[in-house]
Amino acid sequence: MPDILLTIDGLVAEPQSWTFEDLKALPEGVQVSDVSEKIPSKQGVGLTLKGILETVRPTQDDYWITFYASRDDFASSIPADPDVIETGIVIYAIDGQPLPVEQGGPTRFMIPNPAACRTAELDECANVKFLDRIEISAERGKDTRPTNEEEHEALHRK
Ligand SMILES: Nc1nc2c(c(=O)[nH]1)N[C@H]1C(S)=C(S)[C@@H](COP(=O)(O)O)O[C@H]1N2
Ligand SMILES: [Mo]
Repeated sequence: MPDILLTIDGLVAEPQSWTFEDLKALPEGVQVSDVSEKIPSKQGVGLTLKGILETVRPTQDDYWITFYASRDDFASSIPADPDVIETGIVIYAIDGQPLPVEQGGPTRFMIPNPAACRTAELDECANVKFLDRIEISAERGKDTRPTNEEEHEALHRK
């Protein structure tokens, strides 16, 4: 069976586990064919967070979105604010191939113009690399983002 790149579960009507082929086959309206147009520092093909959410259909209006990276056991949990939903992108391909781990694959969450790390809920630390699961929940989910500058520096040294 082909590898699952991204699973979305929790409080949703249609949980999903997507392979690379599944991601490519999602409707055009969900695809971001050139991520650099939205986020100049990043290349590749992505999906809009909005499109992903419309596909899985959260079962309530207010919820938390938790992004998990099992590779390094990293997670960030953010409230489902309109701003994040409108601008968030999950990058999954580059040059027609799955996103390599060097670029944060299997998938990489990105919000344009995040605040500097540890200055806000939506900071650069929320741009989860090695993303393989998104969970929708009523309360804040797992969040391993650094809580002080020491922890943050340690992350950057890895
Ligand atoms: N899985 C995972 N995602 C992560 C991190 C991490 O350590 N693990 N570090 C975060 C931090 S602190 C920053 S500043 C950005 C760095 O992204 P970049 O490597 O693309 O510059 O990734 C964020 N996402
Ligand atoms: Mo960071």
